Amino acid sequence: AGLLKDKNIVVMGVANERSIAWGITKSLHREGANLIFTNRQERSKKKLEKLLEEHDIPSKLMVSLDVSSDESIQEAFQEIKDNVGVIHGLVHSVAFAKREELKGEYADTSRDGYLLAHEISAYSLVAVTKAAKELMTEGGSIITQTYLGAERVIPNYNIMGVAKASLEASVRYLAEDMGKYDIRVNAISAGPIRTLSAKGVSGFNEKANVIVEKAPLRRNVDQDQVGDATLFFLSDLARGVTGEVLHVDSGFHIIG
Ligand code: 0WD
Repeated sequence: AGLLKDKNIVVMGVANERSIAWGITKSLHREGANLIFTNRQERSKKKLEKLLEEHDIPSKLMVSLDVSSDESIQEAFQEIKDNVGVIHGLVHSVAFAKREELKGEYADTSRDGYLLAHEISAYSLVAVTKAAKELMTEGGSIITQTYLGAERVIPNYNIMGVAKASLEASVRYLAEDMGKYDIRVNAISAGPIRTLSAKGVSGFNEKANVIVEKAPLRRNVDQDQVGDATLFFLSDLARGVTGEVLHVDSGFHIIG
């Protein structure tokens, strides 16, 4: 323990105990990180406070942040700067698409739905990277969450797959920009995990079943496994890695 001792790390996107960001929180706490949380909704904040208390995990700061607003992003990072000063890591674990676009044909995607999915799920990484960079004066590590639907056609994932492709390309461009400040930018591509967001995509059970059937490890991944991989990226162990998309999916992505 202690890989993240004295590191100030911002975690975005804990909605409840099933959130991937909650699995990440537990891993980061175990390795001694000081945690700062951002939530969009008051409801998520309440749930998070309760979870932290139950697990005896201290939070250095909690701020509200809606990635659809530049003002909200600016205010949130200002508040973090005023209270914490320097940060060393940022976990971006947010995405959104309209439920009605996560079924049927991708060709039916509306203009609005297309833009919204990209704004919340991909542009948000660009916007928070820019804001976080100002606080990462000792170098840093930024990590986002993506999915195989960015690389392949996965039934019903539709617009979210296209937004994740944009997110993964952004990881590479941001890695190039941030490298000179000793800030690394990487992504984890997790297998299907039953969360609030996952419920929005039709056919979740089939997706999970096919992993058990076909993935080399023949079992699904969980939030804790993504948490430990995220911990690696945030720690000095990954000091030579940037612009990478690491699959934490029981190896499913290598199977044809
Ligand atoms: O199978 C899965 N669950 C996978 C998820 C497989 C691979 C990747 N992912 C990705 C998701 O696409 C997402 O990027 O992991 C990330 C986290 O997803 P999750 O843990 O499945 O989802 P959930 O528990 O529903 O959390 C999503 C968060 C919520 O957090 P808050 O704290 O705001 O309640 O995204 C948030 C959502 O509310 N979110 C926003 N946060 C800030 N501003 C916004 C917004 N505008 N919209 C949604």
